[in-house]
This record gives sequence, structure tokens and C-alpha cells, in this order.
Amino acid sequence: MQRFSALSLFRHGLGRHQGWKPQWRQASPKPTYDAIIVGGGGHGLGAAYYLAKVHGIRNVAVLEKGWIGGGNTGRNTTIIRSNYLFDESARLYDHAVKMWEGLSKELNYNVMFSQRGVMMLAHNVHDIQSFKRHIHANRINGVDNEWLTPEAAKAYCPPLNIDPKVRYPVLGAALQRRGGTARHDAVAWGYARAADALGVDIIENCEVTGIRRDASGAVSGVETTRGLIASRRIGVSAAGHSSVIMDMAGVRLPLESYPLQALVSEPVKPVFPCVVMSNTIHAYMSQSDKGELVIGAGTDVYTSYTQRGGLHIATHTLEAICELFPQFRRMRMLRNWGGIVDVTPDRSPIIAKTPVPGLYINCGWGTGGFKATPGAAHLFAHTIARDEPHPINASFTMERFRDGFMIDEAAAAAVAH
Ligand code: FAD
Ligand code: PYC
Repeated sequence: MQRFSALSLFRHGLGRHQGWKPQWRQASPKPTYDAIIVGGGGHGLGAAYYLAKVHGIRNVAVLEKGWIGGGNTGRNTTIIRSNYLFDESARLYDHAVKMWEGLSKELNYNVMFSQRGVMMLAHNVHDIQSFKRHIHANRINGVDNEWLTPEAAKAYCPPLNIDPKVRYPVLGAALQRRGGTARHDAVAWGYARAADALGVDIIENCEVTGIRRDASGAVSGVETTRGLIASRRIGVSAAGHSSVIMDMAGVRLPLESYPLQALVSEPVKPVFPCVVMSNTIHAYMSQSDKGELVIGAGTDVYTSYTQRGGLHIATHTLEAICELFPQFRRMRMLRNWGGIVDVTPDRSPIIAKTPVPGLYINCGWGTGGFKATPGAAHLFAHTIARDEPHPINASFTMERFRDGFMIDEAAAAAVAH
């Protein structure tokens, strides 16, 4: 693998940067693999990396119907935090935050993880009570989170409007200082490059169209647009299309898929120092390193597979942004897009074995799985390699919806859905 270092950058600079090689191979499918991952987003690529790195399973293929990172990994607003309510969630999301802290070094690839703080605004008494409850629960679990007065919130984020005479006044905020953002593409590329170096085949333009099962009912391979590929272990990590793929094996998932959209402004000088989320008025914002304001909205109210959202949803979000940050009223928006998010009834993910032997599922991350990427990938690889969950993901089963052991994170999931 080509290493990135100050020295290698300098050396390539002398050659006008003409000597860099592709960071991963364009692999073609082999007839058989020890494990197949369906879905080349951050979660799937990461799972392949940890299968190879931690579990020594290197004869692995990642099958991606489009291009890697072209799903929600490349469409999200990159907010990373672990301020969830339940003990199970705190363990899960903080596992991921801890992994983010070392990820650039682990992959020798700069994923631009920036712990600039995530601030959630309270606009009414319900918000205040709910956030304070989260703060107490988080602290018991060793997760940082603190309450700020409106003045302290403004000191942390100077563009914030704390005038009390507006439609949605800021009554306070919950701040997780270890939260922040990362560069989404770099996460997919970093995992792809590191997995490829360990022998994993990353196969783009390869859509899975069927799942084959043998006489015992166990999986035996996948049908794809590039032919039949055999494997006795298949991990599905396909976000908004998870239920479509699992249906191919006769497994029905408790998921609904909705469009979620985001937009970015023209780039400006650094003006916005942190991440601000307002769950009540459905808007969240940060500034990318290119200078664009990265703005996200709520989900559409209809299930759909169209990768764009309703215009009225984005309009509503921009109205909210203009009220919260009046100085941005004259900013122009450059582009908007949508992704399909897979939402479970309790807004928590599923990382688990399925009733079909050899078939594993990582889904239900809905509007909030980017933050979990390294943790989810690590735990999914463990579940596939050992055929049993890691203690951290043991509660995130499909069966919890049958047995009633919900991990209800509707409030912490943050985005309106
Ligand atoms: P994806 O990156 O979607 O990867 C799944 C892949 O599976 C796709 O590339 C897809 O093409 C592929 N696939 C599907 N069907 C097939 C098939 N039949 N065969 C082969 N491949 C297939 N999360 C946060 O934590 N913070 C945020 O700020 C945040 N903001 C968001 C904003 C928006 C607008 C959206 C849409 C999502 C946001 N999310 C956020 C959620 C987050 O993006 C996802 O939960 C996360 O990226 C899921 O990663 P993944 O690797 O599982 O999925
Ligand atoms: O989960 O933090 C989150 C999030 C922010 C925007 C979309 N999801």
C-alpha cells in the first residue's frame, strides 16, 4: 500500500504528483469467497477491513451496485456524537467515537475527524427536560454532555440568534464537546484502500439481485449483475435498500425507507465554529473545510426510494436556519440531494445474525449511522466472523421487535421522522 507521510508528499511533489497509483484495485468477481459484504458504503467497506485485519478473513468481496460511497455515506451531513439515552446505545455510539479518534492513524488516511462540538438547541420546556435527561444519562455512562444557558450557547457559537422574541427562542442547549464531523468520502476511500491492501476485492457496478440458499436453508451465494458468486457467509449493509435485499432471502425486516435531504451553500470564510442541531425546527448546520455551510433537513413523510426530498421540507429548514442565524439570510445555496434512510420502529439499528444461517444484517441506522461507521463496521465484522454478536451489539437484534425489548432513541436520533 502506498503510505501517506510528509516525506511521501514531498517526494511526489518533486514529480509534480504524477506518480500516485490508484488507491485500490478495480477487482473482478472470483467464483467464490469466504465472506461477501453487500453494500460499499462506509459500514460495508469497514466491515470488510475488520474481517481481514482483526479476524484474518481476507478472501472477502464487497459488492457495490454503483460506486463506493455513492449511497448515504457520501450524502450525509457527517455529524458525529454519542449523546444517546439508553445504556446500550451509549456503549455502541461511544465505541464508535473512540474509534473515530484513532481512525486516520489506523487507516493512514486523513478522514478529517474534527471534534468541534455538537450543540443541540432547546426551544421549549419539553426540549429542556428531554435534553437534561439525556445529559444525566450520558454522564452516568461516561459520555460527555453538558447544559448551556442561551448566553453560553451563543459564546460557543457566535452566529446563533438568542433573541427571546422569536418564534422558536433558544432556551438553552446540550453540548457534547467530543462530537463533531469527518470527511464522508475519505471514510469510504480510507477503508477501501486499507481493505484492498489486505486482499479484499472491492467490486463496483455489481448489483446483488438474488440470494441463493442450499437445501438446509443456509446461504450459498449471491446472484449479481456480474454473475453468480458463491459464499457461505453474507453480510448485508445496504442502508435504505436493506429490506429489498433481505427479502431476496425471505427475511422480512422491521424497516421503512424514507428520503432524507441535505444542501450546501456557496463557500465562505470560516464563520461557523461547531455543529448546531435543532431537532424541534428540523435544521442542523456545520461548515465544511471547503467553506460551504452544510445544512440538513428532516425526512419526507412518505416512504420512497427516490434519492431526493420534497421541496417544502428544504424550504422549511431554510426558514428555520434564517431565524436561528439571521446573518446567513443572503447566502446562496449551491446544491441539494437526498439519500434513502432505513428507519426502525425504535430508531435504533440492527447488527445481528438472521434466522437464515450464514446471513447477517447491519441496518436500521436511519438518519444517524455515519457517526457509527467505524464502530458498526467493527462489530458487524465480529458478528460475521464469530457467528455471534459482540457484547456491545448483543441487544441490537431483530428479535427485540418481537419480544418488546425496544431501545427507544426517538429523541436522541434527533432528525424528525
Ligand atoms: P450506504 O453508504 O448507503 O451504503 C449502502 C450501499 O449499498 C450503497 O452504496 C448502495 O448503493 C449499496 N446497495 C444497495 N443495494 C444494493 C444491491 N442490491 N447490491 C449491491 N449494493 C447495493 N448520519 C449521521 O450519523 N450523521 C449525520 O449527520 C447524518 N446525516 C445524514 C444526512 C442525509 C441527507 C442522509 C441521507 C443520511 C444522513 N445520515 C447521517 C445517515 C448516514 O448517512 C447513514 O446512516 C450511513 O451513512 C449509512 O452507511 P452505510 O454504509 O450503511 O450505507
Ligand atoms: O444523527 O446526528 C445525527 C444526524 C444529524 C443529521 C442527520 N443525522
